[in-house]
Amino acid sequence: MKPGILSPLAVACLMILALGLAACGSEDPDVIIPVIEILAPTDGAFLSEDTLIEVEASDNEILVRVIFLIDDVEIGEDDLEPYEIQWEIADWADGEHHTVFAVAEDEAGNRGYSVPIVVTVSALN
Ligand SMILES: [Ca+2]
Repeated sequence: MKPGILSPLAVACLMILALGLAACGSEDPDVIIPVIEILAPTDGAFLSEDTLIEVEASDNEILVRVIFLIDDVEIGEDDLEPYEIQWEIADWADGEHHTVFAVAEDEAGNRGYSVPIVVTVSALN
């Protein structure tokens, strides 16, 4: 091989590298937030035992997790469908209203918020 001349293999490698960089540079970031809805319990429900909170969530790309909150306190998260969590109500069983909502997060860190629902929690006597 003559000095100063790239082999066909080296040229091919450089072209692949250049194409790869161009592809990375032109990729649009994901700015579409996930959609999320609470399926259960229902708004206005009266709860007297531990309750499964069920959520439907979707995204244009990949969801990484759903976070569950009661009165803005995070009680846990789920990263697999179906998105749900068992809510142990003991600490909220005071006969008062409590707000349940959930947050879906995608790979780009976009967060979608469910419409909150309000339930009344009372311990079973
Ligand atoms: Ca997204």
